[in-house]
Amino acid sequence: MEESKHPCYNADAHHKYARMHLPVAPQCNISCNYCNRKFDCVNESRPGVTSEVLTPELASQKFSWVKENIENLSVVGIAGPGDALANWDVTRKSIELIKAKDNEIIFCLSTNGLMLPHYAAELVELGIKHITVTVNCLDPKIGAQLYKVVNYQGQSYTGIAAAELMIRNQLEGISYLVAHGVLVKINIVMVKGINDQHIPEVVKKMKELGVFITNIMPLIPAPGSAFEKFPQTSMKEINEMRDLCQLEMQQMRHCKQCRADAVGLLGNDRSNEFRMTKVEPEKSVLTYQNSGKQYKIAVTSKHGKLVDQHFGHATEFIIYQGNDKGFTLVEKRQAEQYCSGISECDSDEGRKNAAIQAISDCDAVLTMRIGYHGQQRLLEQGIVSVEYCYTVEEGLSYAVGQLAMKKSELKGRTG
Ligand code: CLF
Ligand code: SF4
Repeated sequence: MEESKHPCYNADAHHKYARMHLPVAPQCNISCNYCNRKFDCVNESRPGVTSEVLTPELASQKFSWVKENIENLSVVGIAGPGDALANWDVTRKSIELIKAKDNEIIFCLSTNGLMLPHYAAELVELGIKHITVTVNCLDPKIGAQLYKVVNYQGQSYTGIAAAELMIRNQLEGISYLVAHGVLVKINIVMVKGINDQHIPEVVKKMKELGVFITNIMPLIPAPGSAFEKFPQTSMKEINEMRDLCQLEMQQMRHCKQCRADAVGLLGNDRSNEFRMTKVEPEKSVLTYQNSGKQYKIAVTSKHGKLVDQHFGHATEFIIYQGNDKGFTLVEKRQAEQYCSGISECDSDEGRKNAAIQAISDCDAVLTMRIGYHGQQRLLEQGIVSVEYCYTVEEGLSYAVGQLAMKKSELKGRTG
């Protein structure tokens, strides 16, 4: 059973199986009163969290990176930072690219449900078996207090009309998904004084529709949102509501309100270790403009697209030549591995020298990580180390700026 390996659908699995979210979906098609769109979608995440945004290609590369490094990765989810179905093309492309690499991984997706009637059939065809829909109410009068605007098929709706549309599309979509074997989880954001008394009715309806589990979540007022002054729903109130609703159907109690780029076990987010955007691209572009000088730069990269390899683990250097206007790939050079693990690091002079000799004519090495001693050894040869963690293209731009700065520093020191 797939849900037995899904950490959100099975409480017993959440200490063992990891999930990763791919932050490929930045847009949203509605405006919830508890949302501030500077942050991740509050229907799944804690407010105040901002995730990076990736293209499907980068998302696929990130998946390979995480899979290599995280044991028991069982789920790839798309949970924003906006709405997965408001960005359907990139959401679908990301899933397709990863499916082509790994047919075992479980895909999961979270949505406000507005576009479900349009995409539910495609979701089923793609083989997605786990979908979360946020359903906060069944009563449009309550919904009118929760949704500020709903943008649908080129028109903007507000008030009761907006809420009616949301509820209709959510119910239609959920029914379709359940009928086609999808395990549907329902998130409900509990807002005191607005939908709290109504939640048992929502849960009852969800049970009738055949959903798998409901997840009652606290409102954590997001700064800058219409509800910013609302009281936060306490965990005591949430648990009392869960206890009440448990009589009707299974309740999720281990939700962590994850970020849209969360990685790892639910209780141990490792997203910081797997950032594709260590340096903001705009900043790197600014730093290198107008330098003009030609540089030769050795890059460590697993597949040639990302700067995603430790200097010590590189068996090959990709040599680029160019300047602030652009770079050309010149050649690939094989090198003995500089070190083959922490215990052997700094112990094999021959291999270290081979790596350094392989790039002795370069101005810089562009790498994900390099140790202090490695940096010093390279510097003795006049090679600057530039650490970076994004695309090779952006990294080269960034390296030009760093080179201009570091070379002038070096000149100042020596001359
Ligand atoms: Fe992500 Fe959500 Fe899938 Fe889980 S999270 S899309 S169902 S893989 Fe899980 Fe995180 Fe709670 Fe979501 S703990 S916020 S319920
Ligand atoms: Fe914000 Fe609501 Fe859209 Fe989520 S669904 S991003 S909470 S407006």
